[in-house]
Amino acid sequence: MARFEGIDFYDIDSLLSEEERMVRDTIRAWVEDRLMPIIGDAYINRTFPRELIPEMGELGVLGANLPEKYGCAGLNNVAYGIIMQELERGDSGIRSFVSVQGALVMYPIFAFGSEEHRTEWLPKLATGEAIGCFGLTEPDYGSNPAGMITTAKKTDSGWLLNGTKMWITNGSMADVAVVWAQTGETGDVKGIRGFVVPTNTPGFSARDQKGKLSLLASDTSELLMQDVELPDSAMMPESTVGLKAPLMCLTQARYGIAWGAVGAAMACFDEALSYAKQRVMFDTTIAGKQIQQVRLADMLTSITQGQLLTYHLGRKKDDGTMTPQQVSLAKRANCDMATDIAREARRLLGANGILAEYHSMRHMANLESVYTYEGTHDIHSLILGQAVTGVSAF
Ligand code: TGC
Ligand code: FAD
Repeated sequence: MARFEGIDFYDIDSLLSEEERMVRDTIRAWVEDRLMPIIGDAYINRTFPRELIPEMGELGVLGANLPEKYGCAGLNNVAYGIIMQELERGDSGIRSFVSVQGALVMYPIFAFGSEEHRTEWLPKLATGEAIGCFGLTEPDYGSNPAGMITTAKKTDSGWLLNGTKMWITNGSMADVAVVWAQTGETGDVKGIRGFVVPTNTPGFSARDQKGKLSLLASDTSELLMQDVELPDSAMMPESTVGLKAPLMCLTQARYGIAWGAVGAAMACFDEALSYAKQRVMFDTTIAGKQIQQVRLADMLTSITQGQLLTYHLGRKKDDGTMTPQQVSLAKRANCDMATDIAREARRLLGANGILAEYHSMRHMANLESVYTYEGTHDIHSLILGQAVTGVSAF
């Protein structure tokens, strides 16, 4: 099979530094050599390829934009975004694993944890020796986490955690969970705090989410917490009380998702283009049919727009001028774009398009989750609506 070149119609490559290009080439080759040969089977067998975790640790993709002091790669945010793009070119489930580990577990421990939390967990999470998960969503509080009912009650010796978290990526594999809970500290519903919870603490358990039809090569679980006793030190001391800290984590993860979705779209375009060039119907390749050329031209245009969006967003994140609303725009636009492209690519492939041997339908099914998690498309519409009108319509 030909090696993946990656569509780059506006030569964004020329805007990258040598280090950023090297990161891109390294991760691209790893995805090609190590992930692509096994992902179709992993998907069909509904298993996350755990054997790849140490390799991802060695590649430095876990918490890649966090400081070297804690065993991380210390890359800039464009390089970090490129990693997400290249991983999701392989599979959204692999990128999800890396997003959650880096943006939703290592980032909050780094930004809001104590120095003990950082030194205990970050080096192990960076190598993949430890796995993390992030528990915000609850069965009745998805888009509106402010209403969460998981509680952390203050006791003489620490905290008592009770509640259920739902749809938690890496949940059953995790050694440590970052859990958000109501402490009632401020007397209102927004007394939310974050806790670093080793998953072997008595009373803590995880249960696989059964029956998924999307993101099959990913661990999605429910977290059950029944009288989980935690020491005082489990609370992340640097976080403000309320939703701001978890929302700051979501900004990090949504940023990576905006890049990742472009990777999935690039993979589908590549597959559609190469298929169109070799599939002969009515005596010529379908690449020579006007309808398929329009389809490919539409895909090319949308991907190029998505690439420019993430590239510029990445430079803004690196110079400290990126806003959460700009991240919402990119997450919303690129997930929408990628879901459309995956569907169009699958259609171009005809019947072959429904086989796991090809990749577009797997991406198409995965992207339904990506469109929904980290703030649904609708929620990002409302964030943008509020940004331009000044009126909240949630
Ligand atoms: P609101 O009153 O608007 O905000 C509270 C405070 O937070 C600030 N803020 C943010 N800060 C950083 N980044 C953001 N994105 C922020 N959004 C808001 C805000 O300025 C305010 O600060 P302050 O100083 O005034 O207190 O909060 P709200 O309760 O009204 O919520 C607004 C809403 C609906 C946008 C928010 O709840 C939301 O984003 N809901 C969507 C929920 C969501 O995205 N859940 C994701 C769960 S994790 C996940 O899906 C992982 S999938 C991972 C994978 O597998 O890859
Ligand atoms: P709901 O909030 O019930 O939304 C249902 C519908 O109503 C949607 O169409 C939504 O857009 C719409 N809607 C909601 N509010 C409004 C409104 N105000 N106006 C108009 N329409 C509205 N969460 C974690 O905490 N950690 C994880 O690791 C994690 N991983 C996930 C992995 C997968 C595979 C999936 C699918 C989800 C994951 N999630 C995780 C949860 C995810 O963040 C939520 O599913 C998401 O935030 C949406 O919540 P919900 O499913 O409860 O939908």
